[in-house]
Amino acid sequence: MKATIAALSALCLAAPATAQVAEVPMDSGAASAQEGRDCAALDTTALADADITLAVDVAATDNLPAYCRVQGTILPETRFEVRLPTQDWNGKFYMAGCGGFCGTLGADAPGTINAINHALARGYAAATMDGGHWGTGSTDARWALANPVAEADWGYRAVAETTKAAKTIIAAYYRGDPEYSYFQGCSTGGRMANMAALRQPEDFDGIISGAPALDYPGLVGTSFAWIAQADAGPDGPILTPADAAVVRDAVIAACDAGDGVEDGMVSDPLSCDFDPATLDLSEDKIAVLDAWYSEPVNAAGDVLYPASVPVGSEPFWPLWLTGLEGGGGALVPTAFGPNFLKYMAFPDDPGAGYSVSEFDFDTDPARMAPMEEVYNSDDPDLTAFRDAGGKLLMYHGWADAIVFPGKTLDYWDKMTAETTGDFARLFMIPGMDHCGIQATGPGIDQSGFDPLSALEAWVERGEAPERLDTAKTAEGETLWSRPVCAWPAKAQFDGSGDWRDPAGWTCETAKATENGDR
Ligand SMILES: [Ca+2]
Ligand SMILES: [Ca+2]
Repeated sequence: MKATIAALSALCLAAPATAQVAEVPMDSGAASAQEGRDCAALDTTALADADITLAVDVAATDNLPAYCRVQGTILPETRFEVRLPTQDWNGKFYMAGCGGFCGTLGADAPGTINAINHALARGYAAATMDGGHWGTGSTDARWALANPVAEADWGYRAVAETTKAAKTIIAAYYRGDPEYSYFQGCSTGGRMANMAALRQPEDFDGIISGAPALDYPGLVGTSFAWIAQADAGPDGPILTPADAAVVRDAVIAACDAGDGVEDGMVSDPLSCDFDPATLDLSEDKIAVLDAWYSEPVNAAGDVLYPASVPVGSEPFWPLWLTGLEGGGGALVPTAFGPNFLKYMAFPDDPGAGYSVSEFDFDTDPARMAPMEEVYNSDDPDLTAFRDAGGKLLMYHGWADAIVFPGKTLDYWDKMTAETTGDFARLFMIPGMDHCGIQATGPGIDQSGFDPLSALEAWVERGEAPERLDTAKTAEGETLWSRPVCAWPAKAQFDGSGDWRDPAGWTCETAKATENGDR
């Protein structure tokens, strides 16, 4: 990926082809004016219920081409940004979703959440937005106190309206519409990705949905309350970061080799039978683990959410679940869960005084039902998107300890049953953290794969992705690489040579490798 960006940067910095253009000063504004593009003039672009607040040329850097930077506000308070390559536009539009409760405009962010510079470097006209409100960070939900308008904006409207504004700005700047349009998001951005497929079926030719939080009341309400209540001891949390390390090592000892390769990673958690009772931990700690690895239920035993903390996610528990050594972290039980329940989960907000210990698994799921209509994008009917020719590429890290991958598999089964046709692919990535944020585990992080190139090949050249190439790197060195296969196929090592070499890996369907028993 770095090589591609470098190549594109080199392309953008290449000397102009004709003598006439070569006389243009090395000033991006003058160069764009030469092509009839006027960034500052975008300030007056007519937008419905929106204002452009900034339109300025930005000079090229080592990593980015020169671009026209446009910021605006869609009423009441969705802030968005569009970055338009001054020259060598690839003719395409890229839009990013935000993460968590959003609330910031992170065009320059690393990774894929909010970030658009990686697309800009490829020549895309790229847009992002803040989810429809301002906040102090992605775990801050105070903006949603008695604010159904902002909740609907975060739910679906901010993306839909920013899409319209960005396309209008692109058409004004380049005097033409994009040939292809793509959306990519992870976590809440993945929820937004599936929402765009549902509510804006004709806006994007291709959509990447990573680790999608498809059902916020079910996950961040019910499941996070389940996790927090299970771990609530008389003196605070029962499980410590040190306990997480004990569980991590035991899971690897029990299940690493079972997938065929001792690589420090459980590549197929579904086939890992790990029993916390075998651990040398106290009974109350084992009871927490039993709850975390189980789906939440009510008093009648009804399953309230179809997923739980996945086996193999333990390397990432300190940030998400147990807290970090020395403090911080535990974002599921101390930040996302409580903030959602206080300000977003119920039509009438209980507010700042609410404690997650109050969550009632018998009555509160039903109280959240009205908000499902606003937030959830797990409707399996993607017929309109499919019929518009859209392509959906979903991925999820198997070691995601905040947005549990079991829900994505449950959705995938329902969606592919409801919406037949060859328009969607799912890639379950072994050992990867939520959105590949943390690189500390045995699997790849977000720098180790490139779903956008795969989606481009599918949309633009009809090459449906049957595998994604992934690479584990550390300090610039590639430690290993191998394919991740389109679900339900799995990557199998043929046992010859070095497992670090991708040559020994092929994609096999479950039926061929496991005698059809799953
Ligand atoms: Ca393994
Ligand atoms: Ca609210």
